[in-house]
Amino acid sequence: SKPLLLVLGDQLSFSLTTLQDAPANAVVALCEVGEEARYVPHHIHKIGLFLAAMRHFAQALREKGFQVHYSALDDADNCHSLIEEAERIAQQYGCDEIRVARPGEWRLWETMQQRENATIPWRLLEDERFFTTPDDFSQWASGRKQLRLEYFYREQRKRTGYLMEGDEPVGGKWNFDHDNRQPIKAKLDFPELPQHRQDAITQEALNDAKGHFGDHMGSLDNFNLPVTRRQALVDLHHFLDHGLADFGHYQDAISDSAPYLYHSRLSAAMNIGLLSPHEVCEAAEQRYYGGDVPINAAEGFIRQILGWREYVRGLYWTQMPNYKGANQLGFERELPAFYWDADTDMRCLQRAIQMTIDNSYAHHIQRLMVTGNFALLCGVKPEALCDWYLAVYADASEWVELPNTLGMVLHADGGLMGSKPYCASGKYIDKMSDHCQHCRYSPKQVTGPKACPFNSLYWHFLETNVEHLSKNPRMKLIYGSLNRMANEKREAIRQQAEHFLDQLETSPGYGQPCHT
Ligand code: FAD
Ligand code: DLZ
Ligand code: SF4
Repeated sequence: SKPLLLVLGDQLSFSLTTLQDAPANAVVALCEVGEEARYVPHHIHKIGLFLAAMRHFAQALREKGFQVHYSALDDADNCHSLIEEAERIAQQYGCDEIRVARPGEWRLWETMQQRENATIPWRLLEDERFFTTPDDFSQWASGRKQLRLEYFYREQRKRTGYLMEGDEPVGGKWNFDHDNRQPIKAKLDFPELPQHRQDAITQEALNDAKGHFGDHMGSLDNFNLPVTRRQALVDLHHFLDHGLADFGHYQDAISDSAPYLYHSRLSAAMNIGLLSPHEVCEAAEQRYYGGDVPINAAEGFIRQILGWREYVRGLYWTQMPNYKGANQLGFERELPAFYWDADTDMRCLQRAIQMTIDNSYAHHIQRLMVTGNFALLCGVKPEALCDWYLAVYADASEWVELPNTLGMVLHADGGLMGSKPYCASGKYIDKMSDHCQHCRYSPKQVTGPKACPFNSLYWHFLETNVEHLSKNPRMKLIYGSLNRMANEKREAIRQQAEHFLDQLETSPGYGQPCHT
């Protein structure tokens, strides 16, 4: 037998199952295809990242002695679809099967599965680059009424032994979040990211991205994502030396000027395979044992990767394909048009979206509590919001984007992922950030021309979703406040919110604002 080993754009690791068991006659294929860059209008940095990283990895494979077929965007015979291109190449080389590790998105998985009995059959292998497989998650989930991160995470700590003393968590607690909610402070000094050199391969890849997809969001002039394992390791060590110690304390803070704060910006490198989650967690653990960083930092960081990242992946693979259609709160609004160009006078949104346009990155609290929270309060339909998050972030792949957007942000899965929606008023953003002092609105006002729109939208959201949310024990207190509000005040807030929503311009897709 002679297999074609298809390596997808987010599988750039030598530890990939497909490569581990490669017979000597195997042909390894990497395929640049137009369809993957266009099924949502990806940010230009994301496309540049995939092209540059795939080309570098193909070179590394050749240096290790693999026989590699690389389909470039400009190849005359390129089919521009992953499935068709793999089948074409398999035929060309006389291969009798196509092996691939589980892709990052259901749409590909489904098509590949349907072709398990095709003329050249597809063989799907498990992607072993995670701490858990979908089967492990499924076993953990079976028989549980609620799938809470905290319990999943504790089990992963016990399984891996990370930050454990026997059966007990180091420091006596599983979770130090209590110490991790400090707001932004004026004097903070955030580390600058390392600047990566662009060799000929990277430059050519970026030129091709620009040539083909120059009309997508963003500009490549400031492209600085790691595109090789070596560059990713530079970023990892830089974070361990300069970011990790303060990661915990300011994990939830939002800055008007700094995009990264003490976050690692390692998600894209991990998601495409340049770094393994194991080595990242182990390095953070070592910094704790070496006395370089406090427990709240090491634990908080490891929880994001060993906990959240594995947990959302498990949810995705065990809940799909129905998960994608979930819309428990019945949201129907299109995406506000300013999500594509940051043209809004709401400062927090303007900054989060502008940083996204500039860097193809926003940190978790910007995604969750600024752009996410606003979409939740306005009732943006899941499909439109999910497509946006999938398009604009360099780290976006559906297995991780979808549960975060649909479950965590929009509460569309009926509380499977979060016991309550992360809805918040302007008060929360004012507490955690320094945006409001630069804004034309006031977070202290609920009605009137200067009132922060988040405030009236917050009450309006509670009112319009009362049926689904008021019985939730964690929402009891806030519905109590709403119910005690004088009718006149309630009416004024309702009008303020409805007026705001009426004049909100929405967009059915990138670059096509629909003037309603
Ligand atoms: P850090 O803050 O330094 O965290 C360390 C690592 O932990 C990250 O690199 C990431 O691998 C992991 N992590 C942290 N939070 C999460 C989480 N909630 N889910 C999964 N992993 C997590 N992350 C993606 O990798 N791809 C996405 O497409 C994506 N979409 C998101 C959409 C929404 C609406 C929200 C609210 C979050 C999304 N996240 C996504 C999770 C998180 O925001 C990013 O992983 C994080 O901001 C990446 O920046 P960082 O590497 O600096 O993270
Ligand atoms: C995001 C992306 C882009 C822009 N281009 C490619 C590509 O040309 N070839 C490829 O194999 N993958 C690409 N990707 C990532 C895919 O969209 C997809 O999410 C993963 O391959 C699934 O594992
Ligand atoms: Fe955002 Fe409201 Fe603060 Fe303006 S006042 S920055 S809109 S939270």
